[in-house]
Amino acid sequence: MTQIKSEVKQIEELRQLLQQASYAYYVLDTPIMEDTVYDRLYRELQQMEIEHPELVRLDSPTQRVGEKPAIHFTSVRHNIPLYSLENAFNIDELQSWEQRWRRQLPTTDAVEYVSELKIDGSAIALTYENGILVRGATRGDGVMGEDITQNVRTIRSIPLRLNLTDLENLEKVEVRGEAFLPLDVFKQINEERQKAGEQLFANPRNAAAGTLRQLDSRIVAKRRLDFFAYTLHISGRDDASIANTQWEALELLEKMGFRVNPNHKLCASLAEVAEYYQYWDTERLNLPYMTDGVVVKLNSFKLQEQLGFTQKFPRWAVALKYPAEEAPTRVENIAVNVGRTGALTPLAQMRPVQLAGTTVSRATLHNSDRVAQLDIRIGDTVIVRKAGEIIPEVTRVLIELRPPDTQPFVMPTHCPVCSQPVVRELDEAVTRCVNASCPAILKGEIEHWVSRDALDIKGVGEKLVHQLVEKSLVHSVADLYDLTVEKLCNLERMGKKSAEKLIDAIAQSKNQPWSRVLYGLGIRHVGSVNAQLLTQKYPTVDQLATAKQSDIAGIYGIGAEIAQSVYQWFRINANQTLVQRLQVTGLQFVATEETTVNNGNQKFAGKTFVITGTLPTLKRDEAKALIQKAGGKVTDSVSKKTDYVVVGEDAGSKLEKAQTLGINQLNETQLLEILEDSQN
Ligand code: 0OX
Repeated sequence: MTQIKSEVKQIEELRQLLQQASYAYYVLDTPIMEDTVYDRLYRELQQMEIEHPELVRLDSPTQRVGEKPAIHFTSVRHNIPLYSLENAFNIDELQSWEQRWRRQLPTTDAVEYVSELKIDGSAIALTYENGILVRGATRGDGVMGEDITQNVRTIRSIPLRLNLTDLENLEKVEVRGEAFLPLDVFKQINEERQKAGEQLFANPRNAAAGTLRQLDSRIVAKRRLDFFAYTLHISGRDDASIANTQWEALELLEKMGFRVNPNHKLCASLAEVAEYYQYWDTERLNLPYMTDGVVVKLNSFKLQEQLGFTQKFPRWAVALKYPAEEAPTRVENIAVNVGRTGALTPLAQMRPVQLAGTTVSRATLHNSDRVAQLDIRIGDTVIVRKAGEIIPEVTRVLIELRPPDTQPFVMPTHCPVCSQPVVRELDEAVTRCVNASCPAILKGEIEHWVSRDALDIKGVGEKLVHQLVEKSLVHSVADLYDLTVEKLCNLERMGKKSAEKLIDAIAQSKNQPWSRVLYGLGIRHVGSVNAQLLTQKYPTVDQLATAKQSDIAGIYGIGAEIAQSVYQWFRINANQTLVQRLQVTGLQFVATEETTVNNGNQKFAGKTFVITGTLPTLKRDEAKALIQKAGGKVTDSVSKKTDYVVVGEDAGSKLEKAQTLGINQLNETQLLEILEDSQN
């Protein structure tokens, strides 16, 4: 008996500890124990629960993921209906909304509003009985939803048990909020779906809704949904003093253990709401999740009660939306671009359309698989999407609007620039032109050679490169060094002075360090960071050219794929000849003291970074090492002095602080892109 009693106590202690750790990690973003320690405690609890199945409880951290997929979801009636929001599309419409509610309550003077970001996810309703999560349901039609409790339990930022230390006897608590997929998770899911040949999700909202309706909660758990709470209903207690305002309700939700979006603001007038709306119009593009507007709510619950609801909406709240980031347009042509590596990229050329403040007329279609998946054809009406700084994308084709006689797009069998046959490796998505003297490849190589992180030759733009290649003045990057003022003067819009300046800039590039030369050679997978790693290990080109593939792969930060690419590049005769010519010309193929010590390009010199959350591929130490290598400093806490936060999955309070301070954010891909200017 005593034995059992002590085990009950032990299990309860373990649960509390794991719950605290999970809360600290997923809600506060301030881990209190290492993952390995968490895993050990978790397994210990799991073992004890196996030995004492009678002691398993619904709110145990072991009960987040179900063992069997559900057969179907059951319909459930919401205890309190979920209303939708009336929309306003500009400040005038917001003012009309205020005038309308004021007509109903003419005596009301100044009021407070709470402005919240409108998260673009899926609304869900959570029911807690005596502090324990007993039900999670989709919004459905607002009256009836679907019981998705098993899936909701997998969302780590949703507490299975409320933290009610100061609040006893809360028999029934209803919490509403938005379940959403962080943008990086969304991207990753779509990449995986593309690889598996599955239909892509059009946007994070659809992906979140689709995930919530997954029958297998083990898959839901892998998708890493998140949740922001915004509505609290308490019953079983008359004491209205628990929360009198939306502001207090949000505070209480936080206390209970929920994640509340930190960017809400108390506004004393509609003018302040308008300011908030304008501020977030651009700022929201830096957030790691999608937002599509601002939700404005009257702060006082008393006023909310007096105003009540129409058939569909609360009269005391309105959604002030941002202009659409998706729009329909027509595909006028599908062009095929040939890049530096010979990769053929289909490109949709469309009737120009205004999207998120910019005119969009082109969108990459990536490769032939993506084109086939979309089944996009010239003449089709398509939906283009531009989310923040993300490059425009065609998300789907409106098949119903397809004109008769369209033809499926077929990737050309010959290079559109040099007319030589193209190849597609069996295991590659990319089709390539492999003609070493293709002018498109040559142009790309020269543009890369002169680019800022390579030889940094100022004044050699796209138009000049075009002329140099078309007029056969340059057949390889080495020919740049044989150019003369006379030869350049024959080109369009080229005076003697400019020609002299250019020749001088080209000559100056001979002083650039070996790591930049290596990067400039454009070897696949060798970005500027990898070039630095390689030149540190191999201070001369001869050492690198004769190195064993396995030795190259042994460098910290260089994987097998990069090593293979480098090794093979030096085995090709034409490349050996190019290196010899450049050596004779006087370019640096040996590291100097300065370049080995200073690592060449110090991109992040003087910049301070904070890393928060789990990055998709890099370990924290690896990311730190890369930043430091580029001259940056990595610190633990966010302050005004922080220049960048590198944001991973489940980033919490540090990210929120960074958002409040308006600090630049980078995800792992962006960080690596800056460091690498990565190429394929
Ligand atoms: C959101 C969001 C949605 C309360 C009563 C009607 C709407 N998507 O972020 N809804 C609400 O509020 C409900 N607030 C939000 N922040």
